[in-house]
Amino acid sequence: MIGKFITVEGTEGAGKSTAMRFIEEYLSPTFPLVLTREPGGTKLAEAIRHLLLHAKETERVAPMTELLLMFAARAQHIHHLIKPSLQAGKWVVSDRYIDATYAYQVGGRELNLETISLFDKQVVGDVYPDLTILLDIPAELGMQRTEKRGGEKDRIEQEQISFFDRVRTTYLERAKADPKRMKVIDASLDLTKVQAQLHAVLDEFIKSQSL
Ligand code: T5A
Repeated sequence: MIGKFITVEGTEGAGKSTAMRFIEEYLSPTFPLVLTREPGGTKLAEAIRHLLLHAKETERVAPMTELLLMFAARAQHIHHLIKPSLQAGKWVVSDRYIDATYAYQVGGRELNLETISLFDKQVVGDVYPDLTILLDIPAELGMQRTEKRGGEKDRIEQEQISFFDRVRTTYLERAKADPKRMKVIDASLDLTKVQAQLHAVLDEFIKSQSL
């Protein structure tokens, strides 16, 4: 039996890590779960993540380099973790996936959509999420939450607010174009209300799978 593939998306500080913990608690008593993240999820892909987000650079990371590294990490992630887990009947839940590339590299970096669609077809192919939960929050509020949480900002988190506004807009456009797969949650609300929305989306998804 093939498992189900769920992804969680959103701009910085939208609450993805918090939502991942809730999803784990909610689904793990019933389904065999694999929790993962992008960029990352395998040893090599995590090393690429480190290069992308935390390496103390001696030179600026060019937008095209960033894009290719995201897809390199994803190819490895799909091949070694996502596909084998789904084929073993497990449910895979990933903190970010392909929609993040459209949002950040097309929306944020303003790279060419056609180029990314081509990589999408070649690298992702039919390994598309069955459900994508988009945690939507105004960029400014998300940044305030991450600042309140503390810690050092990674390379991408240091971008201007206009960058994250474009990321948010692109996510919302994708959700509008694919409402069956992408469910938007108002992540600006307090945690109990966000979790109630997550609960409803997951319940509806589980129900639709057993029809
Ligand atoms: N990237 C990734 C690309 O550019 N292209 C790609 O293709 C991919 C896959 C990855 C970076 O890589 C980029 C995007 C990213 O810049 P990341 O670690 O996935 O980095 O993403 P971040 O957005 O940096 O994750 P954060 O850890 O900053 O944010 P989260 O996980 O969304 O937020 P979370 O859960 O830690 O919450 C933030 C704070 O808010 C509180 C939490 O307790 C925490 O303190 N909080 C709330 N407070 C009030 N009300 C609520 N409802 C709250 N929910 C959470």
